Amino acid sequence: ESVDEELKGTDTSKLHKNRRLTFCVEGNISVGKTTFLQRIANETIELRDLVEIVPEPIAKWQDVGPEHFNILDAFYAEPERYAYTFQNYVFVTRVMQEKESASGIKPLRLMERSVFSDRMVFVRAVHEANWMNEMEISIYDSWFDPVVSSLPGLIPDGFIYLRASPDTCHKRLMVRKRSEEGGVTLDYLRGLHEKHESWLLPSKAGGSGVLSVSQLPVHLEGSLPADIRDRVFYLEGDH
Ligand code: DCP
Repeated sequence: ESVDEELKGTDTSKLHKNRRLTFCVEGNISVGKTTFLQRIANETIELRDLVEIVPEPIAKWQDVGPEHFNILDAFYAEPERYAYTFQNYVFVTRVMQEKESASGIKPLRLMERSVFSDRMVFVRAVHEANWMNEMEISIYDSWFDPVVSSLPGLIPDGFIYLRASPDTCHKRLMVRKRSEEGGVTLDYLRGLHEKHESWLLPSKAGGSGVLSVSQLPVHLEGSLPADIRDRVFYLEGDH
């Protein structure tokens, strides 16, 4: 309902009647995206009928092929060797995940993360850490826009940004103890936090609410329709 309220302030004339809305839920590692989505999915029968949840394809990353390779584990164990291979596979599995959910009829689809945070946050972070070299990031960037524009289902109607301090995320990561993530440091989380901030909150005014984001980074201009810029919602999640 509140999403509906918020959309009243934006130009919805381009939204076709009965068209399904897709929002991507973004935020740092272990901020609580899965918990947030599960709460929505289980909150009330009414919501369950309205909202389709598309979780991140992490299970696909932990169990690849008949050999059951764990590419998430391989990435954290040898990031320089596997960062590109992993980000390439993350992209492909998001395409598969989107296709699997494309024929649903529930009016709101909530997806965990997106190819846009993959590119704007993770690919940038692994490049800065020298885990992806110049040639690899250049290859990634050269296929990204043409491939995304041929797959319109990947482009959401807006983003929901779950925002918490890197310290909070680090504490939650310690409690969760996902076996692959032993090497995720507070510093790495700080870098990911900054990249989320400059991507989604380039002109943050303060407090939870709807952002009027007028300056999404230029990199996205080829991939995202201009009117999506007014559709970033954010929630403070330090508590
Ligand atoms: N990951 C990555 N590159 C991407 C996407 C994800 O390296 N393009 C990694 C980061 C995490 C794991 O995959 O180690 C899953 O990340 P998420 O933050 O998306 O999922 P979480 O389960 O940590 O989120 P939450 O705890 O908020 O539910």
